[in-house]
Amino acid sequence: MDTLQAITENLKEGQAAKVKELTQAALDEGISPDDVLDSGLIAGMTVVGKLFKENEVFLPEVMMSAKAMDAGMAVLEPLLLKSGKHESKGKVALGTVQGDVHSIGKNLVGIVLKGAGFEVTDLGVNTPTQKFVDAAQNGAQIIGMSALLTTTMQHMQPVIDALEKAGLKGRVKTMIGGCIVTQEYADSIGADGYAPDAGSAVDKAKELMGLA
Ligand code: B12
Repeated sequence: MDTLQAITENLKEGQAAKVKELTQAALDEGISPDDVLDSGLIAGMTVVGKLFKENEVFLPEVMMSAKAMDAGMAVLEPLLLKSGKHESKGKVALGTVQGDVHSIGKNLVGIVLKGAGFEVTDLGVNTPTQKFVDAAQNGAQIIGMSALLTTTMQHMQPVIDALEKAGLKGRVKTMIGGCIVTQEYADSIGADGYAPDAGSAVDKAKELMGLA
């Protein structure tokens, strides 16, 4: 088994300390941070998601895997942040919507946006509508919303409506994502942008700032 496969396997088993150690070992072997992220950590989380869907693993195991993912991400974060530090490309406030505690995807989008030179404020998880509006009033130029549940994606539209009501819709752009969100859904609620993953979130954010 190579190191990336070992990361995937240990993430599946929820072995946080081992995932951390193997993430560092993969970097020491010369594997790029992007490959460790995509082919090690995210690959592992994808397997966990599939097993969860098929009722082969249950919530406690998924939580252990999420902790292991965070342990690996802590090693990668400084490397993913390395570029684009000098001029700010814009201010982004990112949060997981009300009722939803999934944080991994949002955190990853935040790390990659920071790495690309954006100033990112993390609004956390289970974020009430007003907190997004406050962030926009405090200078955020892009409001990013994450939702992973079909029941919580419905909290995205009220944020867009509240921004409009506060007279901020023109100045502030909205960008949404999460594994159940689609471009069609974004269009249907009047979001300015959608991206399926962290890499394309950077392209979309640049486009929304008129930098692309
Ligand atoms: C880990 C996980 C959990 C963990 C979360 C831990 C944490 N700290 O985040 C825990 C155990 C807490 C959890 C709980 C629940 N979960 Co859960 N969970 C997952 C799982 C396995 C992985 C999610 C993940 O982290 N993926 C890895 C990251 C990197 O991917 P991502 O989140 O999709 O993010 C990427 C993109 O979507 C995008 N993106 C994400 N956000 C944003 C934002 C913006 C602005 C942009 C542009 C892009 C973007 O970029 C990211 C990076 O590339 C998924 C299965 C899956 N296939 O996704 C289920 C899943 C999301 N959960 C699910 C469910 C049902 C639940 C629970 C309701 C279970 C229960 N019975 O209690 C609870 C809900 C709790 C709540 N109120 O929020 C379902 C949702 C089904 C649905 N259609 O609604 C899923 C799909 C599993 C399934 N197939 O059934 N879960």
